[in-house]
Amino acid sequence: MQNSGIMNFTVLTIFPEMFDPFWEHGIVRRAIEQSKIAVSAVNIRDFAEGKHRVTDDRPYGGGTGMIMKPEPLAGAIRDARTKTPSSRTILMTPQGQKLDQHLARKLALLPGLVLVCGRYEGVDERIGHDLIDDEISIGDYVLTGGELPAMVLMDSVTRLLPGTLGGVDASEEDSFSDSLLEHAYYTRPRVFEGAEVPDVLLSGNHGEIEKWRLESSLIRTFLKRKDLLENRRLGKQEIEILKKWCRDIEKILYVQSFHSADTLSGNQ
Ligand code: 4FV
Repeated sequence: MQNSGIMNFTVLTIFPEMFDPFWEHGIVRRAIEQSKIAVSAVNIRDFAEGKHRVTDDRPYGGGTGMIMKPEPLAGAIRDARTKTPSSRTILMTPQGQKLDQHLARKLALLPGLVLVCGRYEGVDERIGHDLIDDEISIGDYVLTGGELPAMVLMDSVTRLLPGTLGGVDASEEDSFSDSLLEHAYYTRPRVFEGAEVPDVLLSGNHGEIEKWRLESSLIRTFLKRKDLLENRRLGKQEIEILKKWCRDIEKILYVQSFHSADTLSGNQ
């Protein structure tokens, strides 16, 4: 089901002001202006008790660093879920499912997301019991907060919403859209510091251009992300291209066999 309505993003954070510059630029800004997405940043501190509105405390059992307290978080999550009941609540954490293009596409079908941004060493475990639907990680490294991961997720999802990338569905040509890396791109000038644009791209022959772009995607994926090729069902045209490479390599090896014979016979 394509997400034809407006998608709602609510971020829960102790630094809501971090999101303003993110929402004021580029494709995300236009998506807000085009009412493709609605965004709001909620300050978790607004749900903290006491005059100091404390949102963190020392870990039980000792240890360094502080932990995000459960009460302010629970208050903020319940408030957001009341305002957007159809949203899924996601905790950004290194412990989560790894964000990739496939997951981003699934998230883009949802009506809304509440993104919980932790700070300090992490959040109290009890928040996860019944207030968090999913945990998502942007990568196996530790950040100082969940705000940047929330922005990464919102950026990767927003550009997949119909019409946000200008073309009807420009994201179909994405890297990983069919788990191949994107082909090489060229733009003017035709010659840059002596390097020319491949002739086929100037030929106007769209069949040949498509073939060249597929081969460019395949070779880049082969050289940079062989794992993507190994777990991928190759199409007929792709198999033809890889077989052509094999034949080319066989030819080179065949010729090499003569060179080695020469060296052996000493007539360089
Ligand atoms: C993170 C990640 C991440 C952990 C402790 C915030 C930090 C701090 N989130 N993908 N990698 N979060 O490092 O999503 O509270």
